[in-house]
Amino acid sequence: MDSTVRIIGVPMDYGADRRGVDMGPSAIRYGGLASELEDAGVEPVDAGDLLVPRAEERDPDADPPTRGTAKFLREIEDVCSRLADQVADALANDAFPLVLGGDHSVAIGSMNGSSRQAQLGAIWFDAHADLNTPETSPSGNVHGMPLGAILGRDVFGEMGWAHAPNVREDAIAYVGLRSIDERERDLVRDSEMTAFTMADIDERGMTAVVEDALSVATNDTDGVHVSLDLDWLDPTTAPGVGTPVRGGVTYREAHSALETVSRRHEEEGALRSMDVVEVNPILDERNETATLAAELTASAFGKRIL
Ligand code: HAR
Ligand code: MN
Ligand code: MN
Ligand code: MN
Repeated sequence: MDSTVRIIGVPMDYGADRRGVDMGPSAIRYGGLASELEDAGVEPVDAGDLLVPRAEERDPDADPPTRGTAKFLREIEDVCSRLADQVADALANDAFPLVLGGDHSVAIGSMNGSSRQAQLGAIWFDAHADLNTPETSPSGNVHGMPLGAILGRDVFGEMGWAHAPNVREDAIAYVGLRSIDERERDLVRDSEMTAFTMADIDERGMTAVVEDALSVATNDTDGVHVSLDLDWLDPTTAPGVGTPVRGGVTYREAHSALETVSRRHEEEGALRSMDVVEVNPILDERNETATLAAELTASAFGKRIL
């Protein structure tokens, strides 16, 4: 791929209980993102970080009424609205938007921006389904709700900054699912999304699963958004995340998955936007999760061994 990649950092931790993911963008840059991207043959242009006020600065009295609980929803709206503009601006200037989180609620902004002028499919590399809404969430944490928001479920349907009408359910595929809430299980089952669990990866192998996920996400769309939550990986390989779940993807499986994405991109220009989220440097060991995030991103852009 011979294009420009615009790096947009979003140091936001409003969506997660554990503080620390706000340092993700710095840690991923320190983990060698720019030189990894150069190795992949793309030109990185760093747009810096969005301004994200500290959680301590908020005025709790200004909370809008919502059905159910969604912590920091007003602050997340502010950041995601600005992020969506940045992502749309990158695309309008022929640059590929690469968003560094931050917690997974940044995907609401990334996907809204990326789908403004296009039908957008998505691959959700994550241990979790992230399909809750304020009404179904057991925690009130918005990082468990980005797909619920993008699909305009429940109260999100009334929020123009959250609901992305150019993202169809049947163009979304999960890869690596292994942790789901009781109510969320029914939501996924009753949806038109395609869900590949860890068991599917065990049975069929990563390449076959990702090929199928790409077919889902490219079917009748203009491009694919890849959302990479680092808790997708096994915690032995990626310890620096707030919500680790055992039984995750191995180091080599993860590279193989993103290499499969890059091959499809070389063939048919499938990739349109990407985010890399949930890296928590406080919980990490010698920045290895952030470094892995940088390496996996390079694999998605076509870095090869030979
Ligand atoms: N499903 C749980 C909730 O809604 C856990 C949240 C998900 N955590 C993540 N998402 N890191 O990928 O609270
Ligand atoms: Mn997630
Ligand atoms: Mn997750
Ligand atoms: Mn709507």
